[in-house]
Amino acid sequence: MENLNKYLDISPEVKAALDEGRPVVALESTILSHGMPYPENAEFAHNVEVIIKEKGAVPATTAIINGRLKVGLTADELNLMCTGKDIGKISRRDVAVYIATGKTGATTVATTMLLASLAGIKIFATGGIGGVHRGAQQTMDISADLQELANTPVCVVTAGCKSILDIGLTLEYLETFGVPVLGYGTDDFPAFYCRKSGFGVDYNVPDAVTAARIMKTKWDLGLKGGIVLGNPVPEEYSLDFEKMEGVINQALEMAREKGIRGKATTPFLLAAIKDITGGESLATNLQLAYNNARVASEIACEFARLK
Ligand code: PSU
Ligand code: MN
Repeated sequence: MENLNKYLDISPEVKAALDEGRPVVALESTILSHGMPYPENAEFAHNVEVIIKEKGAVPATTAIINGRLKVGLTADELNLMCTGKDIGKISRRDVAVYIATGKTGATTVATTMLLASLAGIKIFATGGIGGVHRGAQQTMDISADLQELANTPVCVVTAGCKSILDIGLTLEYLETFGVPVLGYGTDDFPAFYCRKSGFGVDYNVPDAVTAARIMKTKWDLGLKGGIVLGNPVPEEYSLDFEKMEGVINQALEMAREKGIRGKATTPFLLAAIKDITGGESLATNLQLAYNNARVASEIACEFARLK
């Protein structure tokens, strides 16, 4: 780790907050570059940082830019993530290649956890995590996000996962790797657009201070790995489960017909869902991600207060 500074740039605002033990919330950039269209992504990138600051925390979006690990982006760097051509999608396996060859790319949940952890940030707000894809029994398509959750000590606040994935198998996988799956005021793991997936969480966490205590306790004990905190989309923005199942099945069929595979799968499905629902899903996506940023900020503030 003594060579870390050779590769890592922490923005002055984030560095000051970390040095002073103030709350910081990490944010990913794949949601900007590959999860949302322009200009909504740019609007989101701005608004989400405002929300975190209003809650008394410091936002830290992560990326790799010209081969540098970045924690905390400037407005220009955020804009690059939203508008740049040829912005890669960086998973854990890509990190060394991107640094060594000076490339630029967006960080997924897995790599955002990794960068957050290198910088000393304990909590991260996203939209939805990756997981075990439907049909993984044949394709072995399991997001690297799950292995990162197994190994890297960051709490990820998520609206659950989309049912483009096999939610039941995703939860089984997390159990096998010892990752606590908590619900924020819910017994049911959320299904991204919908408040309930039909699968239970391990524990219903009633408030931010309890979430912070669970985080601290897990890492005090030296238990490796992260925590999933499922935070349901606010009621007024949730979409009908049956309708979204239909949309998702249509998107999966399109992916099959086009032979979409590997790392292109998730971005393809996200874009197809948005096209089929005519933007309705995008509005929900924005709102659930704002809500995750709010909750993550509250937990970051409680975490910073714990001794
Ligand atoms: N799911 C979403 N929105 C997203 C992603 C997933 O609803 O933007 C992004 C996240 O960055 C996540 C990544 O980490 O896709 C997972 O990709 P893959 O399935 O290729 O691991
Ligand atoms: Mn995959």
